[in-house]
Amino acid sequence: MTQDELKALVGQAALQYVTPGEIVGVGTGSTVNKFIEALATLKDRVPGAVSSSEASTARLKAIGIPVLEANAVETIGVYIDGADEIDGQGHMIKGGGAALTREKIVAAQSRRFVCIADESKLVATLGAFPLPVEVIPMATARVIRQFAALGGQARVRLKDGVPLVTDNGQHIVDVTGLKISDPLGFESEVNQWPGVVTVGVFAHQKASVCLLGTAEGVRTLS
Ligand code: ABF
Repeated sequence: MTQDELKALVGQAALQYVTPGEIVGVGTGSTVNKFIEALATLKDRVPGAVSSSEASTARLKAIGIPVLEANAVETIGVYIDGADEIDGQGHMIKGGGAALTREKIVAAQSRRFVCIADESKLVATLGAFPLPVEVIPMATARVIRQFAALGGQARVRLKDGVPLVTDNGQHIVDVTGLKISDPLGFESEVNQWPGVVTVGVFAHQKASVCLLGTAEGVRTLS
């Protein structure tokens, strides 16, 4: 199976976690795009969605699912999203698509987080994928120095030669060279550095379930 087919497989499998009549949280990325395609078949039973990005919002609207503001919804039953890396305990690196802050907000509001990914995303220890961190622009140089002190090499993400600007008007710093053996402690520490909006380690908001697409079919980790 191609990687695209594995993504479609888990996108389809995630439908079983959507409860008819409940608001669903929808993440971002190519795997989630497969989920949104699958969700079109259930659209009459989905009263609305809270989305983590402008890109997913546009796709949801295109299939006729109303998109609600996070502030207008108290609890979301399930949040379906992809990951850049996931370990066997459900800790993830996210933010390759620069939507990590909204993703963490929607995840925090949801009773359950179902991660969908192809098997290339499963790792023993987080850190091979460059860790995205959303940072207020005036703090990027200092945050880069703070990562250097931890042994990481950080750089501001560029788009068309200039710093990428997130949906929230901030910048992204990507960090390589880290081995994140204590995801919970690492997330807590970096979260409190001044100027950091969101660190792309999802340990406090880890996945409750992970649906991994493999050549043998969907493998469920929980
Ligand atoms: C989002 O999309 C992320 O946080 C992660 O960066 C990315 C995964 O994308 P894909 O499914 O395209 O690999 O969920």
